[in-house]
Amino acid sequence: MAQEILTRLLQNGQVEEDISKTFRIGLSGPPGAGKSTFIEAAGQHIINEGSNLAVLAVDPSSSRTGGSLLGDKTRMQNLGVNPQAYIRPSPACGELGGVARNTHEAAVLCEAAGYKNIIIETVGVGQSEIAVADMVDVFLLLLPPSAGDELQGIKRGIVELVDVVAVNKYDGDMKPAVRRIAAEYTSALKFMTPKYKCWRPRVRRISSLNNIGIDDLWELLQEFRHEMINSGELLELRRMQREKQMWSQIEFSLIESFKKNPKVLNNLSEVNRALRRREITPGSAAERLLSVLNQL
Ligand SMILES: Nc1nc2c(ncn2[C@@H]2O[C@H](COP(=O)(O)OP(=O)(O)OP(=O)(O)O)[C@@H](O)[C@H]2O)c(=O)[nH]1
Ligand SMILES: [Mg+2]
Repeated sequence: MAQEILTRLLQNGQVEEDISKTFRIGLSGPPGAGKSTFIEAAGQHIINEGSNLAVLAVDPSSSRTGGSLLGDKTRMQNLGVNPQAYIRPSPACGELGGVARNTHEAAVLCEAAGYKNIIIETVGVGQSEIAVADMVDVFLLLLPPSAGDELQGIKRGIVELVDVVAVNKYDGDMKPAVRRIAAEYTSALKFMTPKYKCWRPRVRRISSLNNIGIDDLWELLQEFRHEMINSGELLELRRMQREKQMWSQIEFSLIESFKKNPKVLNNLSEVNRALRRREITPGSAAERLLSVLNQL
């Protein structure tokens, strides 16, 4: 039924008909970076400009105790009750593949319903940001002013995906630390191979709590969007994303049906036993199971 709705919207030209109408923003950052606080501040800014937004979270809430959007009522006090904002709580459970697809389709539905800005939030600690990067126009990384191993790990994986970095909590005692992190990222990003011809990743300092730099950051995101539209790279990006989604759906479905295939199940325990006894390598175990599909 869900596919039917999406297909009809697509055929009626209600989704993706004009890429300049909607803006998909991926927001990632470690727990406590201030993502919820930022969404509240940026959301107000977006609404004050006469626009609207939908907020979706990707991470299954089991992996982020207490961090789910439902528990965010205090951080998104105003946004939560504003009719110009739609906030979907994190999916209750499920594995990333399913949740990611779900979220992408929810984003498309939000656009069809008239939401112009879609923020897709993820905690920047795992695989989910790659899934998010594959469904958004711009990838924004929000960082807290604390260095250390945690950030080192984040740096390596995520920096390659990033279009804009915002170092948050640029207020009070934390200003010098924010300046330091911002400078570190500015130089780290210089050594990255650019994702796009029209854009080099940029770094900003903001305070979500005190609403400092939010308007500047929003302007920067708009600049990114315009460059991407004008250069034709946004059109190309979305085209590639649709194709990727098709393939990841195929992979997902193939593996599901493979695991349920009676021929595979018939051979599974024997192959497993051989694998456990180290009589065969994982590679040949896989080959054996794959080859049973071709048996008559
Ligand atoms: N000083 C200061 N504190 C902030 C700022 N932004 C957020 N905080 C505080 O940082 C803490 C975490 O903020 P959240 O917005 O909940 O962070 P989050 O990234 O959504 O965290 P998770 O949902 O757990 O991943 C809260 O106590 C906020 O009040 C800021 O700009 N300045
Ligand atoms: Mg949060």
